[in-house]
Amino acid sequence: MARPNEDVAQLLQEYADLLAITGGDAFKARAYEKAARAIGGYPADIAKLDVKGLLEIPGVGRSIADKVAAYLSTGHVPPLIEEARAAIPAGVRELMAIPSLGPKKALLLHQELGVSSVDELLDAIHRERLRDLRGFGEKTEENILHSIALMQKAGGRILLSAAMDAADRVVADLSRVPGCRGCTYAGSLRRMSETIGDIDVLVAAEDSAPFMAAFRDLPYTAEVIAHGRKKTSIRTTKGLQIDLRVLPPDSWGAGLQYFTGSKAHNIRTREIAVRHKLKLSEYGLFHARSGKKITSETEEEIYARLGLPWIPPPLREDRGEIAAGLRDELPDLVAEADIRGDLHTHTDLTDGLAPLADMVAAAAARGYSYYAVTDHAPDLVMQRMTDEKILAQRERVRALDGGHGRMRLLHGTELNIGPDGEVDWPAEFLAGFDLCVASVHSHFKQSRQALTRRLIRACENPYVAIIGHPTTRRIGRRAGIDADFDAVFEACARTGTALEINGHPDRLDLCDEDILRAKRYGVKFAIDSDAHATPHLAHMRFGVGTAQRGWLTKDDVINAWPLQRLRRFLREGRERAAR
Ligand code: DGT
Ligand code: CA
Ligand code: CA
Ligand code: ZN
Repeated sequence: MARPNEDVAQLLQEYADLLAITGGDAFKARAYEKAARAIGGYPADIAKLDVKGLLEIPGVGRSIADKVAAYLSTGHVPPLIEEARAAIPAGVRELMAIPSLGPKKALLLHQELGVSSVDELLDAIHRERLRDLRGFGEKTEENILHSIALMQKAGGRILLSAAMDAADRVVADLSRVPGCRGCTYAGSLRRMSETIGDIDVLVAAEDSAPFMAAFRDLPYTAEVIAHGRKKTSIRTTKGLQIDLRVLPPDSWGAGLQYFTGSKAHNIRTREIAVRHKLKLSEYGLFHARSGKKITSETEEEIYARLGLPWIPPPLREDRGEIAAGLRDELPDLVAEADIRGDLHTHTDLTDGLAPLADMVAAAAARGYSYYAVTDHAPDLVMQRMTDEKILAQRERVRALDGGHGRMRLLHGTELNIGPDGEVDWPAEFLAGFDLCVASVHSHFKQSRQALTRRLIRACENPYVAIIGHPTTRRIGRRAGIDADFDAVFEACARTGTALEINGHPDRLDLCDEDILRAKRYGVKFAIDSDAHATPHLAHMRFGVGTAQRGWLTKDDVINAWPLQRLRRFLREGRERAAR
């Protein structure tokens, strides 16, 4: 089920932004921002809390709790927020969404130049009208153009996590309709693509009518785009498009195979069918000549009749999976159940929301056999990390170790890779950690040569075990850094440094194609949540999906290994890089 926490967090953050740009009470804006973060990261489903329960969330006071409770019970945006929205022209809110612009500059553009849409902004930039404004320059223009290009490239596609939330909810709701013989999502979502155009839901049932009716009547259906006996499309209150198709139960496998795609994969499977003098469609596999049906009930049977093993959906991208399947050489993909621990997580000692003990308890509840705490290091100045603080944390980690069944705790840190590839602490100090992740958090615009050298130097640091979110991209917001990643992958393999697959849904970094490339160098990977709150530990799911799209097996993933093998990898990495 989707969590209303994110929904409310977004609303409160929006109000904080609106306050900030209208020159409202800065203290109040900060209070709303703080509450937004706390609610977004709160482990319990806030829809189940009353005002009293809401007040227990740190940073949530009486007035915010009342508004949230009213919103949750009525579904109506609080009048205060509606009023603040109304005070800002709609076009300016569109501008605020541009990552490099932000609320203040958006309002300024509107007031000074009358700009109130993205198109008008592009026009103003091309006429060089921004140059004379205070706080704007050529560099700002470049950044804005870049952000707009990224937003337009994402082109209305949504993040995997948002689509997954909505799909889980629809599948649960339709599964309860009497007569449901099967219900699941297909399309790019089943393939775990990083962004999703629309959500494709399939139901198996004799009679489609009750499902189409239930679908149109869902409380979060805002608009019915098209409806028919076989297919209905709706738009949700959050603007996502969902297609529902109801299939006769005996063609479930054929429909599931067809609507899972990808289109390129389907073209390949149909070619193979033709070579076997068969015809493959969403209704089944048929003899081409006689039209007699061979099979249609399960995907396994369909693939088997084409001479193929069942192909896991994340591989269905026409990247060689058919050829590998014909040779019976498909990888045995790493699965979420194979993950034994998380190696990149934060606590409230830096920018996380939950205390150490809560993060550890939540990790144990996921059944992990080990768990690393990796708070930020001192060079990220706003995190105010010190030697004393991290050493005190180490004591607390050691004290908690073994307190949750057999789960072992590793004490680590997320280092910052500085402009020259240096990291926050000297070797003697780093030697005291069980494991160090190192990531780029600044100076994204260096030359390709400098960025490449910088990452390689980090790999060559004996104490750096994992390169965190290696490209630093944010999907739809920031492109990755321009480094020679082939050289970086080679350095990782040489020095025994793992590359992270960061499971945060707006990172998914490395991405599938980079993973495939890196694997050819013999690199190992760590799939991490980078959790800043207990619910974020579940982002592991998206990291694993991305790893599957990169064809990874258990053997490629260091946190799918038993602790002993992981420790050996860490030890050997320190020895190898030092040589
Ligand atoms: P999306 O929605 O853009 O994230 O990507 P998909 O892959 O979910 O694409 P979508 O929703 O247009 O269609 C779902 C699946 O249905 C697609 O992966 C394969 C199948 N499909 C749709 N149209 C065609 C087509 O014209 N030819 C073939 N072979 N398959 C199609
Ligand atoms: Ca789709
Ligand atoms: Ca679709
Ligand atoms: Zn980071």
